[in-house]
Amino acid sequence: MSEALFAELRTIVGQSNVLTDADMRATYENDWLRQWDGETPCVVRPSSVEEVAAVVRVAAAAGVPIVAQGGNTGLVGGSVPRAGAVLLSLQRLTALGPVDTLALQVTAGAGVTIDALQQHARASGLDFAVDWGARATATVGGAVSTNAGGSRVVRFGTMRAQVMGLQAVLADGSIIDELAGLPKETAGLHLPSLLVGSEGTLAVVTAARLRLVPWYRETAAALVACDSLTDAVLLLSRLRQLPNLDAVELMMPEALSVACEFLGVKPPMDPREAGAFVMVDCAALTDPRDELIELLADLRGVLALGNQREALYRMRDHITIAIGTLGVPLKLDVAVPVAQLDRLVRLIHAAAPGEARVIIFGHLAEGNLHVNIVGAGDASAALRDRVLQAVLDLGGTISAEHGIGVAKVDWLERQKGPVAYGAMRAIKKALDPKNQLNPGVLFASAPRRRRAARG
Ligand code: 2HG
Ligand code: ZN
Repeated sequence: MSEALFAELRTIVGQSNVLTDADMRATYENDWLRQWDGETPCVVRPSSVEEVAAVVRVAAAAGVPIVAQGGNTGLVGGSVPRAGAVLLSLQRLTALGPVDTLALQVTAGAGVTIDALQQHARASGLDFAVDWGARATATVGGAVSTNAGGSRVVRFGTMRAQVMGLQAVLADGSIIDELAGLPKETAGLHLPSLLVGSEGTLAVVTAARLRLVPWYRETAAALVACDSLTDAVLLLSRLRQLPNLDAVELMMPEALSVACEFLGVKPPMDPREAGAFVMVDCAALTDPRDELIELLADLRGVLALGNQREALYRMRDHITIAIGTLGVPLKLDVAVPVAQLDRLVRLIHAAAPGEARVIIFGHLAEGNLHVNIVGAGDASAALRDRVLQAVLDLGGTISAEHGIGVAKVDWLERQKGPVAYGAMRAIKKALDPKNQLNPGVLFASAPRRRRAARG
């Protein structure tokens, strides 16, 4: 990258927001679990959509690619800079509009964290529905770009269901402004829908108009021990009858043990005495505990209210970080029809080498498993392919909520088929003909570096 380009970028965002020093760049160049190595000549930190547009224009004119990054909590290398790309950090786009209590919507900048968004909505008695463990760091832009899911999808759907409108910068630096958030609109293609899940390859998302939901602040949770995963799946149809069901999380015993060991706490139930654990959460405007108490009457489980519920969530939210302390895992975020979950888990155990630790948890209602295998060594690559093929054979998806990134780019066409993948390529070509935006993500093109075996 030329000195002239650095100078142009400094003129746009100010001297202190173009980071070229290796120490300053470091936290932007690797993902938080240190799965992916990257490199960038500079990190650029714009503070407005106009600045983003100007940066994109200048980079495009110089033929330098751009990788957009939010909170850098991704798990598939989708926002780690590669191939000399400028790292466009959107963390300074933190504007939060007033909560619209008539429309039940709010406009949030791409750099607003999920936690800040939730707090903002709650101050008006509303809530932002999508939630997961990295809420304090993960941002709106990243959540939109990956179509994030998390624990409340069973009730409110994924990010796609929350996005009422978007503002985004196209590859030539022009701005799409579709933030009106009209609940009914059949005026041609809905570009915000197209951009959700596009992982920064079609445009840079700078703000979103988001749906809000009532703040169900009365909560009650339970941890239920099931004899087997099949029993956990059977339980699901009963859980779906709960009027205030908010989350149904699956934890195989190993996941429970690893998180509790990491936190140094006693597991709420003995992991050796169950084949699978289901964490059920209910939330409502009035105390929902009775529906859980009734449910637990003929199940093996513990009710978790107040601090105990918080402790349960703390444990659930620490599984990823706890696994990270055991080594670099083979990490696969997949989903299959719930009726196929047991088959998939059996297959994974049979395929994993004996010395490996298989830690599985996820979001039961969507059949979404987080498969983490530590210590598979040289067998990792073949194991990954075996699992992904099995997922497709069972009618599932190779990515349920983390995205494709660079991690699964070699598998996307196999899932989509040549026609759908060809259509995706045609859209990419139309919107980003020079492959400026996040090259190598979704569509293979740039060389990439892996540290060890990955998902
Ligand atoms: C979760 O559900 C995240 O906690 C992370 O999606 C999953 O670490 C993982 O595999
Ligand atoms: Zn998850």
